[in-house]
Amino acid sequence: MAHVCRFPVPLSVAGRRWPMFLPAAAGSGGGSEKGKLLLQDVAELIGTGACRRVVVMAGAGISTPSGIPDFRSPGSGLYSNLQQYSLPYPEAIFELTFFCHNPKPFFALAKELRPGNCRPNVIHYFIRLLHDKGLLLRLYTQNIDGLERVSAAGIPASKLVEAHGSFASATCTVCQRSWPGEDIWAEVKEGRVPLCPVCTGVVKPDIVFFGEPMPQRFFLHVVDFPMADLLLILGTSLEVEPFASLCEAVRHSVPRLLINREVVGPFAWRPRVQDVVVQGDVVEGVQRLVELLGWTEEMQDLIQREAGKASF
Ligand code: CNA
Repeated sequence: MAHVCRFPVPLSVAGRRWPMFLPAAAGSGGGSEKGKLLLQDVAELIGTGACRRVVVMAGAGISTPSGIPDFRSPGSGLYSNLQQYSLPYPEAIFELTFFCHNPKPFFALAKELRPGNCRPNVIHYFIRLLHDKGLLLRLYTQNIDGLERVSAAGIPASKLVEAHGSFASATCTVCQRSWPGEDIWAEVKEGRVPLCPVCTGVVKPDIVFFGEPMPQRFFLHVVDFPMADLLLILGTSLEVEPFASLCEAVRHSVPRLLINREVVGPFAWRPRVQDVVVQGDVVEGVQRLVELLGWTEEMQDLIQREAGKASF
């Protein structure tokens, strides 16, 4: 696996087989083929303690319920709304060469991606509940909005891998000095490109651009994925590598649950027997799982307790 960020994962539809497709609202996660796992089975595996090392892989789809647009959803996704930035092609906004030539589109987008007034949602709290119950081995997120780490979501840094970086820190593209994210945010909010106070070079938030190396913590996957006994994949198109391929790194006996609007990545083109797909809204799917687990009241208590604590 190459360890720089790249796009897209080569999709092969040859020899396509389909896993189960479970509508999020279905009774017990029905629509099954005999002998295959259901959402109900995943809940039982968690509830009975058969699965105690849960790895979560998350994407922009877990933040859309908080009002942050994802990339690829037609119409509302950021890629469909990039015309205003006169980019040669949409991915250029996350390419270093283009950034050095013209950083303005990235900072305009950064304002939208990190609006500051967004709050964690049910999905973030569900992952927090997994942690509180001692079940979360690690959360791998592609998101750069920081919602997982704000106080109300409360997922500790040790449990979190921000695979594509974050706005928490920034580095000067010329002198390589490191700056706290807050130091540049005031400029970005005003629509200005932040400049290094020492050398006047452009300061780039520590977001992983295409072609850049992955952060050190990403390599925890080498230990985590073979150890996992359940993989939850939430709200991602699984199109950006090497993140997408992590879902292939769990053992074949390990159930993989995808909750997403579309059936993506290997769930479409190389499904495994233990795969479960809940196709639809991620909030509905997770709420259904929470119900099956009998955690609804606890979730409500947690949300009530933590509401209002989030701050950037
Ligand atoms: P993506 O490629 O935009 O895919 C998002 C996926 O989530 C799509 O399959 C959507 O259909 C699905 N989805 C969106 N909303 C819902 C919903 N409510 N219920 C169910 N499914 C939903 O985003 P990925 O994360 O897969 O791509 C990786 C990129 C996106 C990373 O490099 C991120 O940094 C980048 N990104 C991050 C954010 C953020 O931090 N919130 C926002 C936009 C893009």
